[in-house]
Amino acid sequence: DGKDGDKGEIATKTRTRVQRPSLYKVLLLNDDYTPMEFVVLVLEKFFSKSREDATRIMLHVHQKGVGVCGVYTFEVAETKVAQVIEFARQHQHPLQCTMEKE
Ligand code: TYC
Repeated sequence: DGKDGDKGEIATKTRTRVQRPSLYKVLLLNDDYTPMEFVVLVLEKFFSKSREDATRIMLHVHQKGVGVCGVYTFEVAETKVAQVIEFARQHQHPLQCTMEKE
């Protein structure tokens, strides 16, 4: 077929394995005190969500107890968790955020 130059060579293909990084879900946890509007702000500010998506995620967390804000590589996820916890602390809200391997 011409692939081997038709010289009787054995055609070989080496499939290089792509290194896919492990991914981590960043989770927001419900509590009784953090204002809904603050949670929406957090989702907009740190997770680049639209007001509509942020509101949907916030209500999901409010009703189910936990929800996914986004999925990131380890260091990005770690940074988001730290940013959310520090921002909540600065505003004296008990909002908690964590991460788990996907
Ligand atoms: N449960 C909170 C309230 O009723 C709102 C809330 C939503 C808090 C999501 C945290 O991750 C959270 N004010």
